Amino acid sequence: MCTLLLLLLLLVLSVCVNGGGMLYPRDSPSREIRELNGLWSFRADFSPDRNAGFTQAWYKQPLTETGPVIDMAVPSSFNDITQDVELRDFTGWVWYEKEVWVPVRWLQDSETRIVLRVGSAHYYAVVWVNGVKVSVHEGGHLPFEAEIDSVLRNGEGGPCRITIAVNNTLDLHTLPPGSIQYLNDPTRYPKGYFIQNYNFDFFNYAGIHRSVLLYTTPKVYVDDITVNTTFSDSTGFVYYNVSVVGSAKPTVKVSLSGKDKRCVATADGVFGVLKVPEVNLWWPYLMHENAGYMYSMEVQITAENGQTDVYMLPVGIRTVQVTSSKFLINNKPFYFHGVNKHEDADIRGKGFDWPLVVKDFNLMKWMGANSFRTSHYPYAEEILQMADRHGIVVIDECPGVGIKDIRSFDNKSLDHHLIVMEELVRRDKNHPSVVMWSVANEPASEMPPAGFYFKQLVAHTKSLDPTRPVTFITDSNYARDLGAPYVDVICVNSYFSWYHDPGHLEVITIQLNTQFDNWYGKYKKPIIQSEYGADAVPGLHNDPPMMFTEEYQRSVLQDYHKVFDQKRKDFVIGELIWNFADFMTAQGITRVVGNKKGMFTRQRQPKAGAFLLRERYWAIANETGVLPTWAKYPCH
Ligand code: BDP
Repeated sequence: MCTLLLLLLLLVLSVCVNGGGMLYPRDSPSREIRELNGLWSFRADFSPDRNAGFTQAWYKQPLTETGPVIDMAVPSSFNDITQDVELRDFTGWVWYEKEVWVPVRWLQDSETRIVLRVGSAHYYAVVWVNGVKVSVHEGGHLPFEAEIDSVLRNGEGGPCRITIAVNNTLDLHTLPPGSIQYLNDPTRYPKGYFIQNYNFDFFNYAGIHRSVLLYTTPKVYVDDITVNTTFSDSTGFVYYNVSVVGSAKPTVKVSLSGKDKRCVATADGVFGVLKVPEVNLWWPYLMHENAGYMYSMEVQITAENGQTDVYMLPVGIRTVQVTSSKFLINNKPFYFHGVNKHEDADIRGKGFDWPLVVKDFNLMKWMGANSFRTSHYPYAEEILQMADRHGIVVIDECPGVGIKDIRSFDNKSLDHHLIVMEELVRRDKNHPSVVMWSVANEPASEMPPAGFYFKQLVAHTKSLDPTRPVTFITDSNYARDLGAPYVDVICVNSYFSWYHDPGHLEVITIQLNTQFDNWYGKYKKPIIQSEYGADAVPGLHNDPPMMFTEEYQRSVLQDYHKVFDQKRKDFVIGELIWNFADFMTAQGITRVVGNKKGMFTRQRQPKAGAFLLRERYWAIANETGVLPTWAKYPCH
């Protein structure tokens, strides 16, 4: 009972901290959606200071009237769409524009609220509707919105012109950090020459990466919903909190239905609890034959004036807990056998693409992967929804990658980092698949400000969501890491026989054993090997193994696995391969058209390592003995 009360209290507290909502747009009897994906007009601002678009106010007129425009696909990164090397490597403002007709019925009904939503634009974005600025957002990988009904209703009619300017420049206080460097030596560089430096190992793809859409709600609407779940014996509990805008005393009715659409629980009021008899818990893939069970929670609000709004939220009922040596889901030990990913593919770069998402989930399931980390930024909401439905467990990482410079530990950076965590938790808090937050990847956590920085960051994240553990991914020395004391789970990256002792496979087992014993000895917290691996150029072979061949990649994995198999009996709770698939990076002497540590090529064809991992992951899953015969490897 105490736990239940505590959950309710935490729920109320967490909602207070979060402020306004960012619910995924869904249609319902009271809401409509209009996707604006497809072809947009596009113009990169090649002026020397990249500022012509603003000084000449390109947003005030159709983009074609400002100069030459090209067709651009949305969603997509713009970089690989043309044959133009300058556009591929462009830094600065690019301009997108689309004309759309807004349904007259939306405009005529003054009780309809019209919202413009951008799923993600990398990195800064400014949005105008019919030349009126409606939104400015800083940060890629996360959605932002603007209410635009007043702009539309005060206009002159006709189609609505949406202009979005996007800038991919990173600075030291953004996440991820980066910097523009002017190279002023006229004997070596052209006039005005500059480059963008960043400290992370993936290409800085840019543009409008996720869907742009218009949606409606009534003026009185469900602004946010937070759910926390638990269970006792066969009864599930869904604690919910609904925030409503536009009505002081709305009537709120909540109901929960199972997959068969039958209602299993109801409740009234802005916050409360749904009691679910004979609960179907949300279980990870391969841990239960009915993995990824999702209920549908319908929230219906009615205002004093009779106006109603309906929102349907998918809900999975599960618990997460960390002990000194285990990660528990629904009170059972969970072992992460999974992958690190990127949003990355040919042509579209980081643009959202359904065929790619579905293929990747099929590949993960084929491989027996039960989890992934959203290295190194939040992935599209649709990907998390897939993870919910397929029971794939997610470590949800913010874009805190490349925090290596002392200045990126200052207060300005920290403030921004806290805001990004607020946006991330606000967006992803209701996904059962998300079991842990990662606040950063490989920061310089031995630098003195890191202690204060991570203490604040972890505490803030826990105040936003007291129900999930928090971590960051480290590659520091265990004895000098200043952030590790604050995390719930130690996540360590190491590349033995690759970046250290390259070519020497024989060092792996000894160094990895030492790594685990050191970290566990000092912190007594469970450990995930959050990255390990080696590059393999597909089709390159050598036996005995040599670096960059498929045989070498396979051997690195095999030697790591020997140690995992010993330590997972004790305190190692997971292994995430770096990386699921090859991905694009900036050009450099250590990268051959991108990073080749994938188990799959960038086109999603398996390398030798993929088959090895498949054998291993299915074998680990079978150890639990919960799988029916039909699900055992090799099953198809
Ligand atoms: C790790 C980074 C990851 C890199 C990987 C590598 O976390 O982003 O891509 O190394 O070098 O340190 O392959």
